[in-house]
Parts: sequence; C-alpha cells; structure tokens
Amino acid sequence: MKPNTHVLAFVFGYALLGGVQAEGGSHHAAPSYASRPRKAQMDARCEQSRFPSARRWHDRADLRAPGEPAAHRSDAEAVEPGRMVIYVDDDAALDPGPVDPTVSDPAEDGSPAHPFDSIQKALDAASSDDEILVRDGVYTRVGNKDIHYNGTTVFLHSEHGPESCILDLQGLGAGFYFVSHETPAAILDGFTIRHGSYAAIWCTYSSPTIRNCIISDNSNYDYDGGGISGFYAGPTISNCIISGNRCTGSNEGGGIHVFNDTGYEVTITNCTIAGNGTEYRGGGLAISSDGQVTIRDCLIAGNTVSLPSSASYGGGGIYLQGEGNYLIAQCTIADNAVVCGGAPVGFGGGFSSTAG
Ligand SMILES: [Ca+2]
Ligand SMILES: [Ca+2]
Repeated sequence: MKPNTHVLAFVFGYALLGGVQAEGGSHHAAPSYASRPRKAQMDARCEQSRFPSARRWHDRADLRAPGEPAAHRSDAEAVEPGRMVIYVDDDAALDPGPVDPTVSDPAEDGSPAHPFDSIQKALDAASSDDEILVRDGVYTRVGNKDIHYNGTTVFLHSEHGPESCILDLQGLGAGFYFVSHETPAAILDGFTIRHGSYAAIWCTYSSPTIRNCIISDNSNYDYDGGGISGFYAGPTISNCIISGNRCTGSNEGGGIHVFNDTGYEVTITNCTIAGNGTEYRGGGLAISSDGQVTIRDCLIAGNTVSLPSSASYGGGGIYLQGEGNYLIAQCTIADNAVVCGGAPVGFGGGFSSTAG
C-alpha cells in the first residue's frame, strides 16, 4: 500500500442527501435467492455415497482439472456427480438437543439421517471440493459462530436461502472467518448472519465468494467493518443485503470495510447496503485499495456517518481511498448522511473519495 498523497480529489453528494447516481441510472434489482432444483440430484448422490464415515467417501480427484477455474461452481447445476455432500441440521429427528450444538445425535456423521448440528463440524470433516448443505433453522452457539473455513474451497450453502437459515450470533463473536488464504472458490451462499459483536464475516489474506446472504444488525467495536471486514482481502460479494451494521470509534465501513494492496480484486454486485453506520467514515462501505474494485448494480442508501465531534470525515454512503482502479456503475446512492449532533456536517454525504 503506497501512502496516499492525494488530497480529496473529488467529492460527490450532499451533506444530508447524498445525490450521486452513477452511470446507468437507478436500476436496482432486489436480491433474491434463486431456488435450485437439485435436491433430488443431491439426494441421489448421497444415497450412492451411503456415508460410511464422516470423512473421505469418494476420491474426488476427478472433480476439477488442474488449473481449471472454479468459477463454474457458481452454477450449481455444474456440480459434478461424486461431490461429497455433508448435511447440517440442528433440529433433525434424531438430535436429542435441538438448536443446541453441544447436545448432538451420537451417530452424527453428516449424512441426511445423521446430520452434524454445527457448521464447524461439517467444515472440519470436509475436503476442499466438498459441498455442505445446511437445513432450515436458526443456528447459534459454539460451532455455529466463529466458523473457520480451514483454507478449503468448500461450497457451503443453505437449503432454502437466507430467510430460512439464520446464524444468530447472540451478540458474541463473528459468523465466519476466512483467514487461511481462501480463494474465490470458497463459497458461502444463502445465510442470514445477524447480531455479531465482531462483524459477521472476516476476510484476512483471503478472497472468498459471499452470495445470497443477509448480513444484518452486526457490530464491530474493535476494528473496521461492521458487517464484513476485509484486511488484505478481495472478496466477491453478490446478491446480498447488508443492513443495520455498525462500527464505532475510529473504525470505518459500517457495512463493509476492505483494505488491500495491488493484486487484489474486490467485486460487489447486486447488493443492497442500507442503514449501516460508523462514527468515522464510510457509513455504508469504506474501501482502501491499490487493486481493482468494482461496485455494480447496488443500492447504497440510508447509511450514516455520525461524528462525535466536528472533525470532517465523510462518506455517509461510500468512502474510498488508495491507488486502485475503482469502477462504480449502475448504482443508486441515496439518502446517506454525515451528521454531528444531529446536524449535517462534514463532506460527502453520499460519496467521498481520495482515491487516486
Ligand atoms: Ca443439537
Ligand atoms: Ca432444521
């Protein structure tokens, strides 16, 4: 990261009503979770596998050719037969402690009949190319928070989307940690993650794919990024709602914060980033990048920088800095604010940038 010598190159928006509407007009499609008609396929594969143990049911060496990009995995239909599917459910029929991952089916092995009752157990049992399917329900407590991907490229997804599969962090900790050099092939798909006290998702030296998620009402009192916090990270975030998250003190990026260097690529598409806040800068999102940053087809609205003093920090909606290449296209940036004591102050209600 080169030191940024630019002095407020340009400022868009208004103190109270951010008015920037970037190229392409006001198009915004509400995020939706596309139902995927593949349960029958997966069940058939599971029957074939018969789940003899919690690990290593198949030789999966043939799943992907060497060097083949993992992008095809965004198409669930492209998941090849033989991929191991590991099931998670914390109120399955044989679970003696529903919604309590510390009281488990003694025969739990990740099979449809004996699913794990925490997501971490499934990840610990998974190989990189495995798929983890999380049944409907509310997930709490150990193993269903502070979850580590372990450097795998697991495709972890809910069965019916974020409205039906909720990680409630109960004000203690974070949801997911991508801290083991995960790549975009590590996919998190279709969860609500709420009430975290240490952001919902951390990406450190990692660049996962996060899609079809609702990340709401999380906070971060210790670091940047109330909802998603990225440090030397290049996450791909799509079809997500990031709302009601906040960080306090001198931390920036109420909804999303990413800091990175050259070589990283941040992509945020078709997301709603609304009602997030900070006391510093970047109420909705704050990005400091020397890499490539693309923000496209997003609604960034109703985010706030609430300054404790009259110091001039900006970017109620977006705050950008760094030497990176930024593309913001087809986004609506509206009704963001920078306020102090309830009065509009600072600069860049909608959008503030010192990016070079
Ligand atoms: Ca249980
Ligand atoms: Ca369930």
